[in-house]
Amino acid sequence: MQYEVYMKKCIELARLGEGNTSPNPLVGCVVLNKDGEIISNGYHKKYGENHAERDALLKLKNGEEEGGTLIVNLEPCSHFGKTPPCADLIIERKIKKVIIGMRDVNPIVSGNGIKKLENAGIEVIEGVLEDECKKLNEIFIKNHIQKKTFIALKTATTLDGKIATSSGSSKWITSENARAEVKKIRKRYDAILTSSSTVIADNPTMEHKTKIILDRTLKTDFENSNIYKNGKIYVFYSSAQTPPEIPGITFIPAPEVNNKLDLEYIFNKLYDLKIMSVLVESGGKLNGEVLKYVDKVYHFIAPKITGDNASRSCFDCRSISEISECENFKFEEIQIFQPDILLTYYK
Ligand code: AOF
Ligand code: ZN
Repeated sequence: MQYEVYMKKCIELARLGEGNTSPNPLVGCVVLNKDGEIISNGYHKKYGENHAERDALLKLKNGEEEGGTLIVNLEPCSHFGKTPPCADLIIERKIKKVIIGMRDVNPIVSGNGIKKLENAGIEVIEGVLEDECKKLNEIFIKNHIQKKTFIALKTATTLDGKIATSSGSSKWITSENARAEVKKIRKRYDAILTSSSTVIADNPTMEHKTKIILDRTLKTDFENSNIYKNGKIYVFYSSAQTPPEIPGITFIPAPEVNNKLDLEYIFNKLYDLKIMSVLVESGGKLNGEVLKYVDKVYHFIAPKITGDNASRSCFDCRSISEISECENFKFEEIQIFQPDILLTYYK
């Protein structure tokens, strides 16, 4: 119980690294002296840089951590990677107790960090706010357990689930407030992914370091569309086509299934490209197809109703006759971005 507030602090610190640590996890750390007072904290800032524990401990120069407690949301590592093992530094600094949110899922560490600490006589308490810690590192966990890219999807709809009128009018369904939040959400993911239809209909810029466009027949304007103007670009196209040569764009052929690009192939390819997480931001057709693979949905809803059956739906890829055929999700959270809401749900 007493450690939960410190673990919450670790999670908060860890989040400061969002967008910069991939493929590594988000990790935060708090250090208490032997009287239980906070004397340091730290977090993993960037891939390749110091781990959270090292960041926190290296700030202490006078040995005031001796006999103290270290709290960290992920098991301290036991391996020589980009940096030496955190467990060794914890032992060296004579910490007495280590509180851990979750075991590391990385097989080179998993359990070995804890063993190392315990063998050195350190008391280890595991599983503090474990669910929250697992949620924090849901991308890292999926990457290691399933060897797959984490797939999130963002959509913004009216109350009746529409993303545009029948004529394609869609600007703007949600408020500036909600759209500012979208920019923050994008940062959590290694890449964003959209379709040629969205590029052609909306000509979005979609500020991001890595952008993936599915363009089966290579019909987008590669010279002039805003999306191609910055960032690292991957375009997936049907292997039946021949792509142009355009500096700055990597064209990747993919097989087709029923005249559509094979999404399973593409998502596996993303993992090979070391894209550990992706945010899909597209129209109803691609969104509908992605439903089968999606892990998490960010669904913004504006208090508007089109009332028009011909308006475009946010998930639109099939017809079913029975409710039992629906895809099922679990609600996670509702946040308010006045006048809109953000509903987050998981597969
Ligand atoms: C982090 N930050 O704060 C902790 C990590 O070879 P490296 O240095 O990149 O090590 C990456 C692994 O270290 C990572 O997969 C995870 O198992 C472990 N812990 N990693 O990036 C941290 N504590
Ligand atoms: Zn480490």
